[in-house]
Amino acid sequence: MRLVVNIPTYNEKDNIEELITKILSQAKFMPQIDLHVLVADSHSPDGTDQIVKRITRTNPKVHYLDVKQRGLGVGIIKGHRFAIGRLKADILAQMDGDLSHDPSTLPKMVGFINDGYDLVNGSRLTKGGKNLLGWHRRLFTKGSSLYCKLSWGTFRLSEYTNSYRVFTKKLFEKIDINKIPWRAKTYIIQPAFLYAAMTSGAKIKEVPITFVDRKKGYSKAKIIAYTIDVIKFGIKARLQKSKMLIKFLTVGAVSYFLNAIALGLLNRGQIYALTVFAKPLLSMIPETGAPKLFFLILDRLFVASLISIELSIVFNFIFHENWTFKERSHKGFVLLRFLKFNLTSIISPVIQLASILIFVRVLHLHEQIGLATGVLVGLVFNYLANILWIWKAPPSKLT
Ligand SMILES: Nc1nc2c(ncn2[C@@H]2O[C@H](COP(=O)(O)OP(=O)(O)OP(=O)(O)O)[C@@H](O)[C@H]2O)c(=O)[nH]1
Ligand SMILES: [Mg+2]
Repeated sequence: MRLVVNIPTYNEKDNIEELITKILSQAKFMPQIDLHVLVADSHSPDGTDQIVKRITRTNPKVHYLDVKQRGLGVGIIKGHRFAIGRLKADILAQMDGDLSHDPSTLPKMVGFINDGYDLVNGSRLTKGGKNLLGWHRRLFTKGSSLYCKLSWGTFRLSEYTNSYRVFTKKLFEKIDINKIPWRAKTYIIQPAFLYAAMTSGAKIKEVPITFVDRKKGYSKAKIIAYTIDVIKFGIKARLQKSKMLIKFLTVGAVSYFLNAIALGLLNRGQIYALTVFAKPLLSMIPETGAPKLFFLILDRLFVASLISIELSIVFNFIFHENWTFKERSHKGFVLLRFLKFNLTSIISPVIQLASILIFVRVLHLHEQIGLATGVLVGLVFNYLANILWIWKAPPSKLT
């Protein structure tokens, strides 16, 4: 297994050699790993390239890539692409080039990849982690992580703006890089990549890290611009998530009308009070004196209701399958998903019935409150069943 540690750099001449030595010294703790270091440099004018190129001449495990343009995201993405394409990496790692990250955490992080995790996140905010920067930087890290949690709607991770990470080549290749603002001037690539990993269903492990302040060189972070980008990204993520819910509700609303129209035409030949046909479409089925099946009377209203409900279930399913949840996993047989969808569609009216009975019989409240509550709970139940069971976050193997 080949691990390539990608170090994005811009003017890190005072740190880079010491960092490379420290990373390579970790090889003895990972005997099964072929450890390489790649410096993805944005054409630093300070001579970082000269130092790295000198090392590459004597050490075949060290590589230099001039990514030409400025931007941390450019260094990260072009570096990882090079690591996969040219260096044949199986595992990718990234850390800052200013010795803020401790390379001795690497073996532990790689260990979790070997255990089957897709991404290992070095966090300052998890138990045991430390952030030794000034108060305003600590505030940024904490504030932006809290903001990401709230706006993305996920509380699975403690930190979202970190840069020390290890992940699999498979995960990197699965992520649609074009959806990530990796050419931005700020470090938005870091939370954005994490977001993409999470929505692709990656199995993520956090390990505590200590972030020390750089001793040499200067900071390139633009915290105000970065904060604005984090806020903008959070809004985008929120809208993205809401989009699915809005589609779900739209399909539900349209299907209600479809249901109502079908029921009216089949049972009365009418759409609401408007007469369309002289006779109901199911006029051959009697309204009274219909045959019984166990305790069910198979009259026209019963058959018409059954057909129109199933019609709306089929309509819902077709639109959820191809529109609402198009981006999510469609693993397995479509017929199986359809059967699951029918099952969850039946549970919703049961919830409504239970809610009406509880509100009236137990709480002694009006049945309309029970119905409204039941509709709401049924809706939430349906939505959750759809996203957690029928159309899971893709792909199911990596959840
Ligand atoms: N390739 C590339 N790397 C960059 C660029 N800007 C910053 N980096 C690297 O990104 C890493 C993080 O940048 P820093 O300036 O240390 O940012 P920071 O850690 O948030 O700030 P400090 O804690 O003050 O150091 C370092 O390795 C930088 O050299 C860039 O334009 N291109
Ligand atoms: Mg730094």
